[in-house]
Amino acid sequence: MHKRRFNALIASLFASAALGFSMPATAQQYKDEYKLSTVLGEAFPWGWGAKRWADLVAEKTEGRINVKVYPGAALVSGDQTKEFTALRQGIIDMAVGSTINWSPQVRELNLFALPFLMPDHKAIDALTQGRVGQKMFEILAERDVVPLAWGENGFREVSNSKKPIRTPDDVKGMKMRVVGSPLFLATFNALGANPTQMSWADAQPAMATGAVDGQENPLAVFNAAKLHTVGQKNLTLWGYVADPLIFVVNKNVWNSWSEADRKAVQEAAVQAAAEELARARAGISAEDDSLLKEIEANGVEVVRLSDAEREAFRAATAGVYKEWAERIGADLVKQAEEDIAKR
Ligand code: X2X
Repeated sequence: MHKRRFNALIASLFASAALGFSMPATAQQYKDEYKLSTVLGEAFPWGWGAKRWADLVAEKTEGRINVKVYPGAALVSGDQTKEFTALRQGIIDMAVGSTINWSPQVRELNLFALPFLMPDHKAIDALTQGRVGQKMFEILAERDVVPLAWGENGFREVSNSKKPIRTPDDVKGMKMRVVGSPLFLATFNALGANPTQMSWADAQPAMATGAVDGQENPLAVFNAAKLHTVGQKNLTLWGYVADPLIFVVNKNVWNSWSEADRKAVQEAAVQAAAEELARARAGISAEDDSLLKEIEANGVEVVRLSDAEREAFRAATAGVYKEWAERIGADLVKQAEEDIAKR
């Protein structure tokens, strides 16, 4: 490089430093507002957890980081399967997102949607809190986001307006709303249903008008969204998949914060996620089934499957499991199966 050009470069670097460019992060460079995306609002454990995170961040950073929650995937006009892309692009600063909604972009996240992989909450924990969860965080870290904690949407139970579902045969021909990657279409097609993909925003009117017969979502969502008021009178507890939630920050945003503030945001995420997860699991266990009772009191007929009945659904979707295990990564699925067996 010519000496004169080199000197000019040095001079311009100093000038830009003096003007505050390419300086280390300082409080002055923080945004006035950080946009946090979720699908569900504060009436749901998911949205509650996001608000809790925002509040804890404000508290722990003494107001330096001001987070506003945008529910309804509003930052992507309700198109929840575009959330992860928008997060990578910096249109979204932070998110509490479902593995389902990010699985079109991050194929490994489809793991949680393998039918009948996780039999209970301990199985979810064995994955998220073990080497599988660690691996997923590493994968996410390579995609411009900083993952901080695991929360939970929950086990997704199937409901419909037509009749009680006890056997795969009962699902035949039913118009089912699903979301996420093609894995969901494959599972419902294997059952002989007629699945269509749509956002949560579109799902509720579709149920109300009868454009679809049924849907699948966790009990906490079913109840808070009052799905009994849109014709969903039959609910079957089959626990075929569960979606964890992931608390993340866009990498550039993360890098713009001081070390102390990053620590505060991380601690806030871990605390909010733990509290959120407890809410997502409340009232649906053998010891405390108050949420289920509430749903039944609203006139919903709840079908509890025997092990043999559940097995029939597993058998009917075993081909989908096998095909998608390959797509997700045979090694990752094998690790997941091992860790669940050991739980
Ligand atoms: O759309 C759904 O079904 C929901 C709210 O559960 C998710 O965002 C995955």
